[in-house]
Amino acid sequence: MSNVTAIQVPDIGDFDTVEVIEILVKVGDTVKAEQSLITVESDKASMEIPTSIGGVVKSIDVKVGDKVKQGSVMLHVDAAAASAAAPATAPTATPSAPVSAPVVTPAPIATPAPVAASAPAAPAVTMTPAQAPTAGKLEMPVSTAGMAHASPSVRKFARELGVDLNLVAGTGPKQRILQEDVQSFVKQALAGGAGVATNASSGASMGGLDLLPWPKIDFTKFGEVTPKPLSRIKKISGANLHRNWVMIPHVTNNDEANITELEALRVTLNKENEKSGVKVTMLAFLIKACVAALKKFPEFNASIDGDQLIMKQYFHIGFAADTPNGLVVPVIRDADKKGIIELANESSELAKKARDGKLSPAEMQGGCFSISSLGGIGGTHFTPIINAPELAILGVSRSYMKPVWNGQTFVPQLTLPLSLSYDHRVIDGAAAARFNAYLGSLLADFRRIAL
Ligand code: CAO
Repeated sequence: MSNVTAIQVPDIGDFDTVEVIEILVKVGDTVKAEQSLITVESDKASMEIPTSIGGVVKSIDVKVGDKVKQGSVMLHVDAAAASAAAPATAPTATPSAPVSAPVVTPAPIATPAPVAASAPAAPAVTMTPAQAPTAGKLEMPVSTAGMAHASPSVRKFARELGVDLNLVAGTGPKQRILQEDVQSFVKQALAGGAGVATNASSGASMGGLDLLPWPKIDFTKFGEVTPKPLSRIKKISGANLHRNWVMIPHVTNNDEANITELEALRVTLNKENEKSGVKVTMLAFLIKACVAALKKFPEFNASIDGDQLIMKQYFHIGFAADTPNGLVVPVIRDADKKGIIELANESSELAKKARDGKLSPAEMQGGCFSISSLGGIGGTHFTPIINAPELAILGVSRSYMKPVWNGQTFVPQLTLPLSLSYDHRVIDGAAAARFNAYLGSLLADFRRIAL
């Protein structure tokens, strides 16, 4: 026995007519109560219209492009033909014209929460913009500012794949994004190797960054090229640098230190020790000064572990070493227990080992704080990337002679640029400024280290 019911468009609020942009079922489909049947769109937003009764779709009475309004018959459903799809609530049937079947308008729609692009599972009615309908009628949302042009089902599909629709080009009418557009976007992204599937809920996407796929360019179109594989070190350090740069909220505090006297001392010491072959380096002084600053500001000598800080009672200092194969960071252990000469010798030995590719993994582990010195090369200031799980890194640039006014005249001052990058989740800007200023004061008068 058949029980064919005409399903009508319900009250759609302030809109007289809306356009059918998608038909989500086909004749013969078994639908359940609350399942979406069609997607309609005003000039401002789109929404899905569900059925309030379950059954088998007997006919579809609208087509894409039709203008419909409240009361328009969308389709006919035979409730008796699908016992499995029994109505969730009794339909409120009213006599109807087009066919000799009862007409049902969808039952009042539960107010769904606004759905953001990254929100989880879609409710029966999926609103695209951030405006919910009032209970009892479907209300078209009024603003789509900043929203991609796509139907709720396409939005749901994109959410499931973790795709940011703002990055997808639509090929439908009025640049509407179709399901095929999302599929081809994902295919393209996978082919390009970029991490586009960034569903935050998967936890695998580092916070749901909806990044553009990496550009895939045929460079030979523009000239002759030679492919060169990345070195093993570059691949490893690159992946680490990338993670650290993306995951840590970096801020860099730039300051300067007066190293006029320190450099004079260093030159004197090296002259005195010329015959011994021992070279006192600026890096050794920097390591010593950083240890003193870490002692004074212990939160810099820590790592984040969940919701607690691991405060370290040891002082292992890493330094970036430039090698033909890429950047490595050897670590000087217990730098607090070593003198300047010992630090200079050890850092030189580790730097040589690094250049020769002979550092052991143990010699690159356990660091508390790192120094990246580009002073011997050049530059003014830069932004060093924190070497996680450390919380800060000191970048040192080339020293230069600066004229400083002493109240009566300008005097030359050898000035060392200091760039302190810190993890702002733990270290406040004021603390970083204090750390850097303290470091500067130690370098300006190294006797302070003994205090
Ligand atoms: N300003 C001016 N000159 C400086 C200086 C500074 N801040 N620091 C060092 N120098 C000078 C030294 O006086 C020395 O000059 P002389 O040869 O005339 O004596 C020369 O630069 C080399 O110095 P050094 O032998 O003391 O070496 P270093 O301490 O500068 O560097 C090391 C050692 C391992 C840090 C370095 O070889 C290196 O690899 N630096 C690059 C680090 C890097 O790549 N950082 C970037 C990481 S992010 O990509």
